[in-house]
Amino acid sequence: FELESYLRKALQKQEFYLMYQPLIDLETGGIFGSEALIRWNHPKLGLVSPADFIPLAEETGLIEEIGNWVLRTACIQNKKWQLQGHRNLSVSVNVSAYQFQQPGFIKEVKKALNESKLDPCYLTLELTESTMLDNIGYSIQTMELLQKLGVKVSIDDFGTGYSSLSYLKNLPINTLKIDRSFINNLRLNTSDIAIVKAIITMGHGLAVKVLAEGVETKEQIELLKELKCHYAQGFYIHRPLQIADFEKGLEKPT
Ligand code: G
Ligand code: G
Ligand code: MN
Ligand code: NA
Repeated sequence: FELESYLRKALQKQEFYLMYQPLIDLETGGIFGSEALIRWNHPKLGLVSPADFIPLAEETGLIEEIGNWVLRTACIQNKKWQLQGHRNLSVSVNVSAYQFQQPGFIKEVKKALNESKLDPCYLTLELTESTMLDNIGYSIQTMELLQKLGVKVSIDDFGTGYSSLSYLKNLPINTLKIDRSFINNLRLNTSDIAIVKAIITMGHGLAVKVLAEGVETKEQIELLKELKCHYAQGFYIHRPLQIADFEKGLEKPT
């Protein structure tokens, strides 16, 4: 199929780039990092959403090469920002199940860190619950190796998968990212607020940071502050930004 043959050539033709969505600390309001998000601009197809091509990249195994490119590019960019004075800035990279399960995955992470000279503690890998639960023993082992390297791990889209709370206790993770479906409709007196509150409380109890994704209103951000959620991300705060716009955001006090 056409899309697949285009995808095969996209790396070589330099059709991919990354956008960076700011992550903020709700206590200070400041940007502490970003989530790197891949974009594909094809000369004929135009912008193709990762929601459409990532699954294809997974099916065809192309995700390995694409994922390694994302990892390397995000680390290099983040190191550049640190050298510009934003010393404690971190970057989060989405890792797909196929990529995570490759035997060479840890080696690729080390390679990206070596090449960029980024201190591992400023790299976070985002895994979904289903990625981790695919093979729980192997996942825990790999996550422990990452922790040993000093790399951070977060659970993406938390609350939508099937991870039982007993797993959570054993998973070496640093951050829970509450799925945006719980945040999008977050208002006082809704059942979502009970769920979000419970996740935040659990995070505090497990000494894990909690980040709320998909913050789209002022009301939501105020509520999250009241609930003592650590971090937030969403269109109300900042959309995914091009490099130059992200830099403007870094300069602006919030
Ligand atoms: O950025 P956007 O909302 O269009 O992303 C759609 C989906 O694609 C999200 O689920 C997001 O996690 C995923 N995605 C974005 N960038 C990457 C990437 O670099 N690697 C992987 N594996 N998934 C990504
Ligand atoms: O699955 P993951 O959480 O990695 O998806 C990240 C994607 O979520 C990004 O590509 C971004 O475009 C999208 N996103 C970020 N903030 C918001 C938001 O406030 N609302 C919605 N609907 N999507 C968002
Ligand atoms: Mn993510
Ligand atoms: Na997410």
